[in-house]
Amino acid sequence: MRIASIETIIVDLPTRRPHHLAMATINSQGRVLARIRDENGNEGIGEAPVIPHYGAETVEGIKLLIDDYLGPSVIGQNPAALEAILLTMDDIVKDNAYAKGVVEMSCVDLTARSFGVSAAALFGGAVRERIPTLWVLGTGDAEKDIAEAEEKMAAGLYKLFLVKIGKGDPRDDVARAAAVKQALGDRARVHVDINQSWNETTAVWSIERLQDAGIAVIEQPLPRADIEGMRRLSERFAVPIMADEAVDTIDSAMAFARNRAAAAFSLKVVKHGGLLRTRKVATIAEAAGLSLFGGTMLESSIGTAASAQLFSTISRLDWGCQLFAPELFSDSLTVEQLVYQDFHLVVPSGPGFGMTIDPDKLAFYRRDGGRYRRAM
Ligand code: MUC
Ligand code: MG
Repeated sequence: MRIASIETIIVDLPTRRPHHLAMATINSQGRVLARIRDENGNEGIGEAPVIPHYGAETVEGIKLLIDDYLGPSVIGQNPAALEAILLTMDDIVKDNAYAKGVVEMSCVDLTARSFGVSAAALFGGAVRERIPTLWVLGTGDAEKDIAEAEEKMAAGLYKLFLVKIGKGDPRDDVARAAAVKQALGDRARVHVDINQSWNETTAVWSIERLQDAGIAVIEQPLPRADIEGMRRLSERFAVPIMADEAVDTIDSAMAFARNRAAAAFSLKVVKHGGLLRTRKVATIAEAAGLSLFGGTMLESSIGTAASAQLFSTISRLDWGCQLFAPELFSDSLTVEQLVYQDFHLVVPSGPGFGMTIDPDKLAFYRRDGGRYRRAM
């Protein structure tokens, strides 16, 4: 089994409503799909979505890097040799985890399909068949957030929520998150994600109040480089402080674990550079006694299925996952659809990630030549 070709395609998907994060409002989101084929014509797919201003990579940059550098370097290699493929790509360029991650992801899908097993089987096998799933409230308005949460609970789909804050006045942000928690009460668990927007003084003032209001998790309150600040917040507050942007490589995971600078990590497959490296970050957290959350970069059903397969193998997924994005988008790129029921995402059973591209949807949403014009 040898890699014969890699194709990359930029695809935009519209959201059902504007999704407000501290660093961007998303009406339409871009992603790079990678399609890898072996010499027998077997195929594997991967996805690297990009949340604007979250990280350093762009869909255009990822595509160019794979087309001109990473792709040619792995042609002829065995797609099952994941570590070797990652090391080959590391020799070409440093960092660029999303670009490497989507290549590795497509190798995982191809390999698992060739063996006739689920992707989870390549990472030790699933310890759960379904994952409690969290919905991200990003309307930017307390009343709308509460109405959306009530609708999701009444439908039996979600009772874990995360309020996106950090963009506005911290007093308004704290009031909005507290209003959501107060309205939902003990029927729901509520996290907040600040996406690095506060300094330590603002964080101390705000977390005191968020903790009193019953918020369960405080995600990435400080800039990613402020490991000392994150350590002081973790020591000071009982409410768990979760690292997201700050923990990407195994080195950053080790630094956070060693310094006890977070109580929990948010895992994201492309952030860590693929499934194998995500598994390594999870292992560091497990060994350090930290809890884990299955994060999202707002993947479509392709990357969400890949993430669910990996997260299904991780025993300490104490905070469940936030693999809600296929329901945020108003359309899907795959023939198969993910199943959300009874407050859980059902882990697809494969083979590979268990997803195949719908050619008509791909033709419509691809940026080069498709008919969909993305909303900015
Ligand atoms: C993040 O920082 O966790 C996750 C959900 C969402 O809406 O945005 C992402 C980014
Ligand atoms: Mg986050």
